[in-house]
Amino acid sequence: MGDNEKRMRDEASQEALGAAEARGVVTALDRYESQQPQCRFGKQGICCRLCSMGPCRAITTAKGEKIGVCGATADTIVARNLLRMIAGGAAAHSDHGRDVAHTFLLMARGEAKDYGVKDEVKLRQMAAEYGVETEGRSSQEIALSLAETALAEFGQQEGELKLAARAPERRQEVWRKLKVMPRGIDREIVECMHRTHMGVDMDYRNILRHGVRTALSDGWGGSMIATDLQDVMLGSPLPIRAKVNLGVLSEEKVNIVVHGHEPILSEMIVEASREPELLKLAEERGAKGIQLSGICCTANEVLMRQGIPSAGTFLQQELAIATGAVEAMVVDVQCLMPSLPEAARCFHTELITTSPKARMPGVRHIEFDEAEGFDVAREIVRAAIEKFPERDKETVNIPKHTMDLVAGFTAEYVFRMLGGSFRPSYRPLNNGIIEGRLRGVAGVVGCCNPNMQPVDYGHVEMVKELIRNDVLVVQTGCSAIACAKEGLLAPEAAFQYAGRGLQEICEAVGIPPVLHVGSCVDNSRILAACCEMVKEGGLGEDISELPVAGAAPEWMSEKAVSIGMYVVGSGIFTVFGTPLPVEGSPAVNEYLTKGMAAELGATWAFEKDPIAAAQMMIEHMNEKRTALNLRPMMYEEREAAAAT
Ligand code: BF8
Ligand code: SF4
Repeated sequence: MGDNEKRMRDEASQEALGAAEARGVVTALDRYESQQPQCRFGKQGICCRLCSMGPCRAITTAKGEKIGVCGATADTIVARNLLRMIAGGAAAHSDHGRDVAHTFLLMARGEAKDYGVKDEVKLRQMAAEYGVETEGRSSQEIALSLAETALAEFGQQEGELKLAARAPERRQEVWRKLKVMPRGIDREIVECMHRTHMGVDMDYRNILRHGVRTALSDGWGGSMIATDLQDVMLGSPLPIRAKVNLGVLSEEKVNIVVHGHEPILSEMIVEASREPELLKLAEERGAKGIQLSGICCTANEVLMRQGIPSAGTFLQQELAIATGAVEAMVVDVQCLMPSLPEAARCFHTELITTSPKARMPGVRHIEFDEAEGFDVAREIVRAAIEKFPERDKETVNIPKHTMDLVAGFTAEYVFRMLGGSFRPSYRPLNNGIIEGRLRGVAGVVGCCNPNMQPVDYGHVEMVKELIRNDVLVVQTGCSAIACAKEGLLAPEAAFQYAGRGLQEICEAVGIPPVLHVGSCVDNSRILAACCEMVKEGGLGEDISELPVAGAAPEWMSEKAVSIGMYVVGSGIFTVFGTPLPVEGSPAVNEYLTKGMAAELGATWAFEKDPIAAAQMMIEHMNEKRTALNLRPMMYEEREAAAAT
């Protein structure tokens, strides 16, 4: 195994890397090595390809400045490139949200018979927020109006996004004053493309402010709509026990791995995989049943709502195939490696694309159709079963590692749970912070990236350092899976890793010190939780006053950049592991890491060492605690007293 221990942190992945090598499966980690050294200009964000007078590079040296043919400086080029990343990320999340809203519309019209309203309470709550009449109307009627109103926000041209009104009044004022209150979701994204066209916006601050606006339209728009309508239509998650890591794949059953981001089809696949007729077919083909599991955020969605195990993170997608035990990998959109067909060809694995937006050459396509959701799912499950007899049992190599976790926390549920069933409220959480049992709350989210090896190290070490210092951690995306593999999302983790104050709270409430709140669009749940904390009182008037922080220790995607920007835009200090590609412009770097404080009450920071990054977050929380005049941390105070 040797080197593989340095490449990925968990043993299952190390073993699977070995198996991949043996079978000639090339992985992202191998390709990462073959890409070295990577382009310095790209890394620093100073390469411009926006028109055909270029490509140009802008470089500032001691001798002076080299600028683009059109005269664009490094500041302009770096800011424009970043804005385009935000546009890409916001578009991905928001298009997911749009598709959910569209399915919701079909459901309300009775044209998607397999879907219905599963969370009536949330339906009515959202209807109220969107100004949809509920009196004397059936849930079907309410859902129809809600779907139409929510869908209209994507193309809205003026005004403000409705869900942005969830933010504290203070925060909304900040946005209005800075002119970054999002007007419509598509509008902000299109404007990114316009402003970054050759010869339009040249002022890096002005460009980046539009980045804030676009990102806010993702966090408080597209992503929030995705999360909330999914909850209404598929059911709001509740805490649920499950398992993670490659060991969840079965030696004896038909393995179907769902991968991507949208739960609309995968929820149906869950149902189909439990259907007696299909289970019988699996038996007839020699299997002992059907084992469904997931990769990336589709995994997180079905994990949160159904307890379906996660086979792993973004960087385990090829490794899952390399076990030789996967009959079908079913993909929808986002974070799919174009290398998957090549990996699948080494085995009997059928790769199946399902979205008209994400096809792969030479790969079987079974297109998802909301009107026939369950039938499409059955066809997919059947196709997987038919592959089982082709499995070469001799070469199957499933690493035997799994870990238990509890997932399924939401802003509505978890903190209410802290309040107990008699008086559901955020009071106990706020009190925990005010009394100094809890230092604060951190959101640790985002991807895995081969540029941080061993992969997962950043997530795991950061989170351990945070909980050791009495910081309650909430997680989404691959970061949640990475820490789950380490056992940090199991209730027992509190006793092993958490500081005393956090331990007491976890014990009293029966929660892990690290809470899985879902997929990447579900970062909107973290925003919602922050709003509730402000509303509950005692911790200031704005999100920027809360002792909270955000981090993405191993980010890689444009979505992560959009998330980071809306988190900062919402007033939350945010640390990324590897820096954004802005180092070619000291001015942009300075604006992101310092200048934004004056405008938004929060900044970015970049720190590759996860422990140092956690310390920055802790330091930030301490400063916020001091500003709020909160008492010192309970046990630190006692220890200090005992020492004197
Ligand atoms: O949306 S954390 S690698 S899977 S982008 Fe992708 Fe990153 Fe994973 Fe989920 Ni989010
Ligand atoms: Fe070069 Fe300017 Fe064209 Fe960019 S927009 S490629 S900097 S000439």
